Amino acid sequence: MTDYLEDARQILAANDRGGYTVPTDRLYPFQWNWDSAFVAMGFATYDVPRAYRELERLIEGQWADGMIPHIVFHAPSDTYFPGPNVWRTHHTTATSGITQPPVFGMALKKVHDAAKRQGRTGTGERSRFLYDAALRWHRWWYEARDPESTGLVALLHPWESGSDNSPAWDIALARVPTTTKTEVIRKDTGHVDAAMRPHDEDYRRFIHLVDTYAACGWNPAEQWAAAPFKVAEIQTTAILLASGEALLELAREFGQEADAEELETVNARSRKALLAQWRPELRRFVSRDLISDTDIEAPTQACFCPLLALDLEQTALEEVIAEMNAWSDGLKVLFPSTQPSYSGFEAKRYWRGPVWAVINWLLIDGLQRNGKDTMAEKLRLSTVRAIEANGFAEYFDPLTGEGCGGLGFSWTAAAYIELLRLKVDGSMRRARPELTSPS
Ligand code: 9WN
Repeated sequence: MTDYLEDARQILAANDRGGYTVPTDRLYPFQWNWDSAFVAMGFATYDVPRAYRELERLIEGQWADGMIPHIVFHAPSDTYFPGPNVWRTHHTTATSGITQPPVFGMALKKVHDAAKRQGRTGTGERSRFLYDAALRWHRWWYEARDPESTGLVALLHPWESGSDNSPAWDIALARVPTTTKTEVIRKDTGHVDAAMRPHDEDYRRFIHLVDTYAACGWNPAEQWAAAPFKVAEIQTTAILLASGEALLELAREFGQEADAEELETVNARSRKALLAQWRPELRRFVSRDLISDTDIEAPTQACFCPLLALDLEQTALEEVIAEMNAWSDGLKVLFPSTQPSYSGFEAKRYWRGPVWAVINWLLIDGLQRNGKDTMAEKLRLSTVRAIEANGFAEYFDPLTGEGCGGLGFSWTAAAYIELLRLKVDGSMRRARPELTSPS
């Protein structure tokens, strides 16, 4: 019988490049921000020191202003575009110039709790160091990406969402010119089928944005003023809030009263702002395009991510479940990154339809938080079965279940480890004991 749990651990071991984990070989040969946070949560279930190391290596890329970049280029590789020479940033360890969803705080709390449960000594200092880094990053988010203190943080590049070519950006990204000063030499389509990747035109706009912000010297205020793409985004804000809640618990535990007060204030503001993005007529939440000052109504997975950090009232919750069930109807694998009946849906093209195990992980957390265990279990089983049947692929076609994109993928392995643990544990509660041995 195949030991999928062991396979998942083998993938993480194979993608280890010295204390950090690449998402997959060749296609993504560096350390990615939110990938590493998910991976650290996977490690936390069986190798706490390695989990700490993953987060510590990411922090090597943290900028003086607190921003944690979306890529840390620890070692050179010519199998990825855009590399350090395109980003033109000035950190000691080469990095990109944009950021990614702040799963880090949630991950740190899990790693810290696992260390405590195992009675490990000497981990308090490691947690404190990472807590300080996370807090500085959260401050950066609110200062640089919500200068008017609305409670919703904004993205200046689609890559910052982690959902690069989502239909959510179609209108906002179409305003970004396709002209670039940098030559666009894609490497991704040499690794995987171009039909599963963003279009060339998307890439030209992605790189136009990089050129624009590099010309601002990566100064946050200058970028904010120059940005032709600016989206106050609900998935990122929900993740920031969930991580903010985790940091608040850590602040209290560490006796950091002033930090705790500060976190309570920003968390409350973001909670209120997220709730205001609920649209009962759509039965989902919406992001806001800050350039046109309009709602983004494209139906994507992000519309349900606020569950992660909100305690919804019953009527809204029932609507959310009805909407999620409607999207799931007739699919082989749940949950699609775009509503299947939407004109922009494409079953295999990256964030325009496929199922992503880590998104399911976030949705499951949000459903559990809101007491929706049946839907949570439906997503959990669907994810675990898709991986067992089709491998540890980057993502899955929701219509056929086919594994797409890169293979031997780290965050899919981490998600499998975590989602299997829920079954082993036999409950869908939030606080769960650790699985200590592979058998
Ligand atoms: C750009 C590594 C990353 C993920 C993102 C995913 C993809 C990069 C790319 O791969 O983005 O950051 O080159 O396509 O969209 O979520 O973190 O797995």
